[in-house]
Amino acid sequence: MNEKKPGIGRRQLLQGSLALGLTGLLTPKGLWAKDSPTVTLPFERGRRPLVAFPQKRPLMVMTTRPPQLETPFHIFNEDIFTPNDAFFVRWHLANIPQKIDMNGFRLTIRGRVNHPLSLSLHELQTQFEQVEIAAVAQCAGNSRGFFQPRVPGGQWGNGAMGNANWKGIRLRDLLLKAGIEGDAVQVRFDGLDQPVAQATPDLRKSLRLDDALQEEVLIAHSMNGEALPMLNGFPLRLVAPGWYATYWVKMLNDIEVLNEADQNFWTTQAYRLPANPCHCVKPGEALTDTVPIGKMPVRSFITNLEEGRTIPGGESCTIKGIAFDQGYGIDRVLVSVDGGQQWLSARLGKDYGDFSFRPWEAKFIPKPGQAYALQSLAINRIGESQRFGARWNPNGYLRNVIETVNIQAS
Ligand SMILES: Nc1nc2c(c(=O)[nH]1)N[C@H]1C(S)=C(S)[C@@H](COP(=O)(O)O)O[C@H]1N2
Ligand SMILES: [Mo]
Repeated sequence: MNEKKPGIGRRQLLQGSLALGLTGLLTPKGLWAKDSPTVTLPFERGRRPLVAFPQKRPLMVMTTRPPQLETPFHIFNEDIFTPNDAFFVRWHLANIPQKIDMNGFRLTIRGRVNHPLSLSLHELQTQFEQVEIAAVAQCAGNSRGFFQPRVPGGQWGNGAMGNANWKGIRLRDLLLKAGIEGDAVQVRFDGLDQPVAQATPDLRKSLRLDDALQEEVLIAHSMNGEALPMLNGFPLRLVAPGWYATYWVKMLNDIEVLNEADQNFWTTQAYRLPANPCHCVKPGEALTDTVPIGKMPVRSFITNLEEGRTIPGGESCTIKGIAFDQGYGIDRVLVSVDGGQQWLSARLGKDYGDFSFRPWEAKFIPKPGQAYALQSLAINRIGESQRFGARWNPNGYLRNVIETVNIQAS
C-alpha cells in the first residue's frame, strides 16, 4: 500500500511518450481484494473500497470505468494543498488515452480566430508567460450523497474537491495571440478522452468569451510543482478558478472560438440548474426552466474532528477547518458548538489567494460528559454566507448548507 509511486519527471514530460506500465490507466494497481480496506460514508450505499490507481495512493472508489475516485476527508486536515496522489478523480467517458505521445501532442486553437495555432507543450512552456495560481477544483456533485431526499448520480461524500497550485499559461494570452474575430461569443474546450459508445456525446465545455478572457483562467501543465497526473488531465487542463470543475477540461487538446452559443449536449442538457435565484425546487418537482451551472457558492468544513469523535472534557479543544468560495475570498468564518444557537469568530489562517482553501481555527473548552453539535459558517467578502437549510435540486448540485459534526466530551 505504501509503495512509492514513480513521479513523472520533467525529462519524461518533454520527450517521448508517457506510459504507465502494462497495467494501464484504468486498472487499479495491485489486487482489489475482497478484504481491501474500506471507508463508509454516512449515507445509504456509502461503503467505498480504498484502491490505488496509477500515480495515486489508495482513494475511495466510486466507479472504475470511468474512474471516479474520492479523496478521503482526513487528507484535507493534513495539508491546505491536496497532494496530487490524493486528488479526486472524475471522468465521464471511459475511453481515456492510456499513454500520450508528447512528440505528437499539440494544442490547437481554431474557429473564429485570425491565426489558428497548433502548439507543442514545449512551445507553450517557452513562448508564453508562465503563471501560477492556487485554486479549488470542486465537482458540481460534491456532497451529492447527502441530498435528502436522495438524488441519482455519483454518490459523492465531501471529497470530490481539492486545492492545488496550478501552473501554466493564461488562456487569455493564447486567445490574444490567435486573434479573436469580432463575432466571437464563446470558447469551447475539448480533451483527448472519447465516448466508448457512439451514442454518448464527447465531453466538451464552453465559457463565454468575457469569462474565458479573465486573467486567472489558465491552461495548466503542472499541479503542486509536478506534471499533472494522467488521471487529472496530463499533459494540459483548463483551470477555471471559481467555476465548478466540470469546466476544467482535462487532457485539453482543442480550443474552438465560437460565434454562437454552444449547443452541445454537455452544455444544453447536462449540468443544468433550476432557473431561479436559489437554483432549487421542492423535492420531486421537475425542472422547467434551467440555466447552466456556473461558479461555486461559499462553503466551509471542519477537518480535524469527525462525526462521533470523543474528545477529552475540561480541556481546550481546537476546531480546525477550511473555507472557500468562487474567488471573492473569505471574509469571516463563524463556529458554533451548540448546533447554531451561538456563534464565535474563528481565526483565519494564511491567505493563499482568493481562489484557494483558507484555513481557519477556533477553540472551546468542552464540559465533561456533554455532547456538542459543531458547525462552521463561512462568509465571503461580498457578504454571501452558507445556507442555513439545505436546498434541493434533482441533479444534486450546489450543496453549501452549514454542515454539522456531532462529538462527545469524555
Ligand atoms: N476531458 C475531460 N475533462 C473533464 C471531465 C471529463 O470527463 N473529461 N470531467 C470534468 C468534471 S465533471 C470534473 S468534476 C473534473 C474532475 O477533475 P479531476 O479528475 O482532476 O479531479 O474534471 C472535468 N474535466
Ligand atoms: Mo464534476
